[in-house]
Amino acid sequence: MSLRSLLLLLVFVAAAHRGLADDGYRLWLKYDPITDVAQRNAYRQAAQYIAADGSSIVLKTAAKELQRGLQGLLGQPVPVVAKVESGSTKRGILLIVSPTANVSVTGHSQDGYRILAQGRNLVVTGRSGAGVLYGVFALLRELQTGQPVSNLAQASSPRIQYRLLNHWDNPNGTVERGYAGSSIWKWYELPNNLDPRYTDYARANASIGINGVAINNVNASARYLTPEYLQKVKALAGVFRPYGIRVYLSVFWAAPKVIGGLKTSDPLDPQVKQWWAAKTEEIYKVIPDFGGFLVKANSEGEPGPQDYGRNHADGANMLADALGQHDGIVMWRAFVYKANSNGDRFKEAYEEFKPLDGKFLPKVLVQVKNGPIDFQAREPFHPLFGAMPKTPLVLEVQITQEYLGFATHLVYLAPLFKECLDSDTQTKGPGSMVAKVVDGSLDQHRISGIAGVANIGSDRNWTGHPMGQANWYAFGRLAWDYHLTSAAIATEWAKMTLTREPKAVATIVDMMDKSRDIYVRYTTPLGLHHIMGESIHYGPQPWLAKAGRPDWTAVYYHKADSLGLGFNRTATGSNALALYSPGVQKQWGDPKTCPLNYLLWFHHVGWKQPLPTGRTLWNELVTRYYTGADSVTWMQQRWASVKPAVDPAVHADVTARLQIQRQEALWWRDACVLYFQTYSRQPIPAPFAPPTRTLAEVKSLVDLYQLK
Ligand code: BDP
Repeated sequence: MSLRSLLLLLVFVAAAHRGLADDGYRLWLKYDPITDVAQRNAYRQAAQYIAADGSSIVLKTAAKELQRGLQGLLGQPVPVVAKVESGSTKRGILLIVSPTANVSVTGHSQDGYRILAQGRNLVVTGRSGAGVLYGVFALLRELQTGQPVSNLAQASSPRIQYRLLNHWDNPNGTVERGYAGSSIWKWYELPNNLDPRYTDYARANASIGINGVAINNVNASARYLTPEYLQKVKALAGVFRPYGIRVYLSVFWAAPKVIGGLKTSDPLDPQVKQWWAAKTEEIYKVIPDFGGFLVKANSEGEPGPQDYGRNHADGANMLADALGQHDGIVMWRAFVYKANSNGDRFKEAYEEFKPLDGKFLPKVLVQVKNGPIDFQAREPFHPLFGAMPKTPLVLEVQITQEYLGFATHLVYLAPLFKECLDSDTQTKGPGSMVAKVVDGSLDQHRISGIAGVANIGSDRNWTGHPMGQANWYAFGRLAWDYHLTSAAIATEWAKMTLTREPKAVATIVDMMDKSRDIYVRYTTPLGLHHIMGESIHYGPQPWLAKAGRPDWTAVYYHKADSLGLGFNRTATGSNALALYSPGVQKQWGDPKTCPLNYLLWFHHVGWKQPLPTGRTLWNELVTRYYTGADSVTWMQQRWASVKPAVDPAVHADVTARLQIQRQEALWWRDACVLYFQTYSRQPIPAPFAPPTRTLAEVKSLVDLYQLK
């Protein structure tokens, strides 16, 4: 037996001895004892005590978290002392809040930190308790991933100021588009009973730099604004505060009517203004550090200022006024499309919001989804990025996998988030990345924000799919620093969560990093979009031709006919392309230069049209569906190969989900190639074998999903 397998066996026996199958609850904050003795001893030497200098409540948390992490990793308690004894020869870790801390200068220095060696001690310093807390988690991350003591010095500040999770959680405990059980908030037990899970949730968020949570669904209930519920929200805010996290509420626009007894919710009506001002005061009395409001208005049937002939700016500004001198913000969502959908839904948010640029008050940020339609597996960046230079824009991404296979498909989302952040809007010349719009640097905005729709639920492992945890993690890390690569983030996460065995880490990271492209290939290759199961948004349904509205069907988007496939959004079509800057238009407007990944987003392409890959559109499409589905088998093999290095329970769980994913990749493949074949009238090209089932058979699978 090789030394390596012997060691692995020992680790396994030790784990079995502890009787702990990993249930995933501890996320990436496991702090299991470091098994490398030399490394552990080096850390033990460097961390004989913790001293915290300052009185802020968040600093206290930092000390507590460091103590907890070290105790686990080093396998021995580390005391927290009030003061370093003079003449002591011990080496310790000092936590220091200082308004002049020399943290990294790029980014929001208030949240930044620096870790440095000072004499025999290690110092973690920041300009606020939160900064030190982030520094502590950075330090623990280094220890968890095995950095040598000599290599711990670093400084960092987040590039984006407001880093929020958005929960689409309802008062009845359901989660809109949630696939990991029910809501973690137990409204009936609050405020009296504080589930310890709330604290663990806050710890996890703080460890990746998240500093705000909107706790309720954007399709909001007015109930959260009632005095009874504000007490519950206050209780949660109390749990989050020591972790530097502020609470935000999604608000129901018609609240003044529904709970305020007014006849109107017109934002320009003095009584309505007065109601919101008074409500806001009431909230701040209960929650002095309340973060602010998130609003979905005049979208998908939600009420809004347009019901009274007002516009989004009228609504947002009224709420900004209500916030008055309080340190809160309004995040007004741009996810809107009109009831009358004769045009191209792609253009609607732009057409409504672009003319309002410059009309919003300083406390308002407009929250824009990464793409123009709706969290598809791949979208071009939203044309509003770069088009509203006078307005700070929050980037909204979806961590929950509404259109990406729920909690059964392994899809690592950092590449998706980064693809948007790295897109060049070219609105101020080359280099005008979405990331620079969002962090405010392109247009010199004082405030900036990013929001991720959470994938968290009551499942013991938080996210349903064990690998879904990586998406929560990656969101936070990218919100902090969008320069991090997807692979670097996956590596950190895998080492802290799954295994430290180098070959296994490399294998897992490789498969994670490719997983999003694989998903796109077997579901919506070449820029296809919105061809999934009606309402449920799961599985394929490219034939869907009738729904509540035309732009909820699939045929509206893929436009397959006897000639070809794809939505012509050039000047001869809907001309949505004109919403982008000239440089982008030029590249994407010509099917020869348009990236293949976006081709069918913008062009109706002939079935026999040759593509740069050397294949015709039809052959390329089929190739992608087949190779995509086969890549899931590749993922299964990769995952099987890491079995000895991963906890058996987690390994088995992911293995089972990959089996489902493989079946469903074949489902997608067969549904789409058979359906599009009725238009292309072309054979399945060699070397691929035609599906063994008929289109009618595949359709019947979807019917099952649609059963009530
Ligand atoms: C869509 C979801 C819907 C949300 C909506 C939104 O299907 O449940 O309410 O987005 O973001 O993706 O408002």
